[in-house]
Amino acid sequence: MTTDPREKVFNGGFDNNDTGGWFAAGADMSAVGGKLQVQVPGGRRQPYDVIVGQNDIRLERDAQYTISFTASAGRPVTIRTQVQLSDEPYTATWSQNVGLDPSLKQYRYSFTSNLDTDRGQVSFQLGGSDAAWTCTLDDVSLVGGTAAQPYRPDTGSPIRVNQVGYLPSGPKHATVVSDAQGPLSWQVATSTGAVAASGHSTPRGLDASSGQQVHTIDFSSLSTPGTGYTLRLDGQRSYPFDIAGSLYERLRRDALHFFYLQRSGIAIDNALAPGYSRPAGHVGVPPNQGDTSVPCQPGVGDYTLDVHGGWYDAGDQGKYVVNGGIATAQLLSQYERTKTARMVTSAALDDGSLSIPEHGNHVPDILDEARWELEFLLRMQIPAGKPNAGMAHHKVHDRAWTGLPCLPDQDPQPRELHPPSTAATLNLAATAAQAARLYGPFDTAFADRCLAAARTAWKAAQDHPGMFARPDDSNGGGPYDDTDVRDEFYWSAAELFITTGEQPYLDALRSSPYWTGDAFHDTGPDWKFVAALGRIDLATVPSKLPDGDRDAARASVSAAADRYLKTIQDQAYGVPLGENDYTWGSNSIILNKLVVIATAFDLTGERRYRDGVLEGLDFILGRNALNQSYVTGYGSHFSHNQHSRMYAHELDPNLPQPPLGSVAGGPNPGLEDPKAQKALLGTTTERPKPQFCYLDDIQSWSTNEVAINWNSALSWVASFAADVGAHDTPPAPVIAAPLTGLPDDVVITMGEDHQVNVVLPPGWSVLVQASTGAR
Ligand code: 9MR
Repeated sequence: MTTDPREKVFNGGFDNNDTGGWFAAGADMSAVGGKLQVQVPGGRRQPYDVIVGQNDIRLERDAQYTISFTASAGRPVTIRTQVQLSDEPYTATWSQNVGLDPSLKQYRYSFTSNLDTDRGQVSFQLGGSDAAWTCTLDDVSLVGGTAAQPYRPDTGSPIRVNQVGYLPSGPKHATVVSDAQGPLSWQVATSTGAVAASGHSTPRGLDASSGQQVHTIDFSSLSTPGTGYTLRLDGQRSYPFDIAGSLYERLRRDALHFFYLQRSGIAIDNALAPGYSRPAGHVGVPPNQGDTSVPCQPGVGDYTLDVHGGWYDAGDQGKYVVNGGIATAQLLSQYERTKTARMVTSAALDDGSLSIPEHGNHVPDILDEARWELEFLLRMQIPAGKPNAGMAHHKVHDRAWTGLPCLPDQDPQPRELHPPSTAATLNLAATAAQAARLYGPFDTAFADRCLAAARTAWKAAQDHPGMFARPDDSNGGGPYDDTDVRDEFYWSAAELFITTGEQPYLDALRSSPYWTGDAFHDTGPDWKFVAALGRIDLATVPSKLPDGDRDAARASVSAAADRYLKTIQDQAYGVPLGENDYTWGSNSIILNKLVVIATAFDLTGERRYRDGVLEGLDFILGRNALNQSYVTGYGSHFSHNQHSRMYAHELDPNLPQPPLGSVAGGPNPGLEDPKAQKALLGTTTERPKPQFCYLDDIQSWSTNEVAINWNSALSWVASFAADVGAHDTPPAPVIAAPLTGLPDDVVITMGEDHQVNVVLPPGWSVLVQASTGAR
């Protein structure tokens, strides 16, 4: 294929048997042997009844173009080839009837464009034959006009801050894009323009993750709460930000509320989620074909299961036990943390804290939400009497991918149960075992059911340790394939042991490579590597684990957190991700590392861990190369076109945008979708730097999707940040009068969290008067 910089067609060579960038209407297309094949049905009267083509072609008026392609037909046939507008009035600037026959030939034509548009289309109109035929196309090229410009997004001000804000006593860092060799002077201005703080930046040189020359700024000394601050430097100003202890309260609620909106099997109530109401999805009402009686895929089993409910995974409407399991576990851990951590506002997750239908049932809302998925996970377990009983089906989803938009109740695709897997079964075992100990106080029967299912799953996984989901099982849903389940065995043994205290589970833990092995890789915990989930719970949740082993688990959390903190320091954007570690869902990797650092704070109370979590959040909320908050509704410039069949406002103005608090997948240098490839790579070969591999476009599923396991990480971290924010008290008041004449048994101490602790002898009371002023 040509690499002419004026090439306008993307993926015209169909290399890698990829149809990316192309659409077909009225026919099926596939790429085979590096060529496009279209099965053209007979009896379509008009040429335009069957089209393959490519949109978003830039055309310039009066510019010269050459279109070329190779093509053949199973039998002689005439097609029409056009360069035209992709939408009404569909004006063509060039049109040609072309006779094809069974030999593959090259065709080449030149023309001058009378259109000036970004919405051009190259199309092949294949309808009009009585009988069906096969069309083969290759090396499609349109060269002309001006050369493609390298991709350069508008990133606005060079001064990058957390666009939401900072906690009063928290760290306050910013990054500035600048070639200046020496320090630059900066000021923080209040909303009225008064200078609240000033200083000099630190030049940091080239940042490998962005390819930018940058400086960093530390204005942590500013602790006065306020709204509408801006950071100013060299005539430029940042987006505004607040300084407030309550900064993360709203995000704690919104990030969790996302799960209600992802629910399958229930109508979403407008009163609970204004603007997001929709009928129940997949409850056996046409055109749906599921999920109340879903058959196994051919060869997998001859039964059906009722697997309604649960959460839709992401932008698709598949339901995957592996990913559903870890998202549920993370909500459960968000709740369980409130029982042990040093700074919590446990009421924040109580009954009534969320806008969900179970409101008022005396069960913490976060447990109600998690139970919606747990009930589904339990339904995915193969019942007694069937082959592989006790194992969990890996996933249930559509037989083929649906287009966008598509509301769940309108999905017409047949749903199928895919084969069981060891990973899914262990996910169920771990999550259900954790649930058993948490739901006990509210619903003993449910807790018992969870524990029984967990034990059965554990036993089944031991009997079938090598049933792996296939990496190519990706028609209509993602694969979530994993062939190393040692970490899943470790995690589920940990949860079963914590809940039951039984020796066989401790024995299983002791014989796991993760008993002493590294549970916290530098690439971070994610759906595929779950050892951290087990290790964190062994370190934090009271259990029969011998003290020495618990100490070792705790030390390993702190050691991992220190490693992640080192990366935060090394990266000029203050992020716990090395420049080579950006990947699909990179924002969730960052957030999962913040969970580890936060746990180190929960365990030790050492301030550097709290600060590391807050600094990591800065990146997610705007202190990054794109000057972009990745959370919908947070900051001045935020992601709002995430890939979703439901929140598809970008495609249909009647549909909503993603809900407030939805985190986007984030920069992914893999560029694994045609939209990102075409927009960011185009027809050039130079790949953008990792932080620039992101597109806030609904079609860019590999950089900009929403997903339950990503929002669960955001939810956990937001809850932590809200908790430490609630304990972020203003500087301690001066004790104005010397305290004299107190007996020895009155002890006054000040904690690291600025709380004054007074221990009094029996019968004493104390009157505390705080005075404001400098310390
Ligand atoms: O999060 C998953 C990522 O790690 C994988 O690289 C990617 C491709 O297999 O799949 C991601 O998960 C997607 C899943 O397969 C289908 N639903 C949407 C998920 C988020 O993009």
